[in-house]
Amino acid sequence: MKSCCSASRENFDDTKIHTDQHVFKTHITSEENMVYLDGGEFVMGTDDANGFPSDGEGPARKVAVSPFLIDKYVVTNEAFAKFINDTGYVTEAEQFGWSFVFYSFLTDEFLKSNPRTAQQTPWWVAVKGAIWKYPEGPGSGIEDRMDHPVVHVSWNDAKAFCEWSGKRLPTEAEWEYAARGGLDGKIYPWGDELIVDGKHQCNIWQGEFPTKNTKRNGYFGTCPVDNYEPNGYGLYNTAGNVWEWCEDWFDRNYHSNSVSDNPTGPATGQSKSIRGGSYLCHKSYCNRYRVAARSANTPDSSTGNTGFRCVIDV
Ligand SMILES: [Cu+2]
Repeated sequence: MKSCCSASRENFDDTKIHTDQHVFKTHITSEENMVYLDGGEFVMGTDDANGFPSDGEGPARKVAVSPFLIDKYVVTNEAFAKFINDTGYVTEAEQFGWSFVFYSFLTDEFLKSNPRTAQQTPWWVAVKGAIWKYPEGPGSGIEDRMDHPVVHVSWNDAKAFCEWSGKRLPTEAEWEYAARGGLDGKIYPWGDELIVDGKHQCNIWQGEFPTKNTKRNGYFGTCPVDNYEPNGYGLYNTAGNVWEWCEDWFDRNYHSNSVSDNPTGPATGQSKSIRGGSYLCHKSYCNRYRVAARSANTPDSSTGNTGFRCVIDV
């Protein structure tokens, strides 16, 4: 896979302090801010050679999903704070003691004394003490970002939140069905043009990656979860802003022979699928904000540009 704007713990041999986590008493499930989707058949994936065929974006194939409810927005810092207050859950970034922060958020002085970066993606720096509530490390905070996506959450953390909230992560098929918003065969959740009538539709990198972000869309990092126009199903920011964890194991060769009725991905794997791209995606490097694009990360990895949204069976 052409390396992408996410980074994995797998190249770091680090010790994790295992924390005994109790089984969460499920919080009363709230269907507030969720949309009901009828499900049905849609065309999943793409054969577009301008994408990343080697990621397993294709073949374009008919897939059916059952009805479900899905969050209009990714999980916010505010919602995640409630979960932490209620359960005392300790995230994996806290157990490892660090997480990946994009270098531009850090000072030159800090970068000089913290040379540890991810090999394939040198713009990621492993920052001690970077966790969901200190997204750029100790001294940073989320007070002015309570309506932004929670980040530095691993797939395992997302699962714990789901357990507490009585929800679950979407399958990749459910995610793509919902993100397409009822449009068939389009590049983006809103159509085929990245910018519509001069208006930005999503929070991605503007300028030259990774050195220059002109912030022409108004944001350098994350943006509020309800920013930009929603797609045809009322979902916000399915393209850009943050990558979203899905339930499925990732396999770039899986889809060519997968089941077409509520596919749930391969039985095992090393990495979990992530979808939607992030504020670091740029067409010159990683245009994975396309609706058929996919990537993956290990279930214990966390970065400053990966979050999640939840679904409920109906
Ligand atoms: Cu990207």
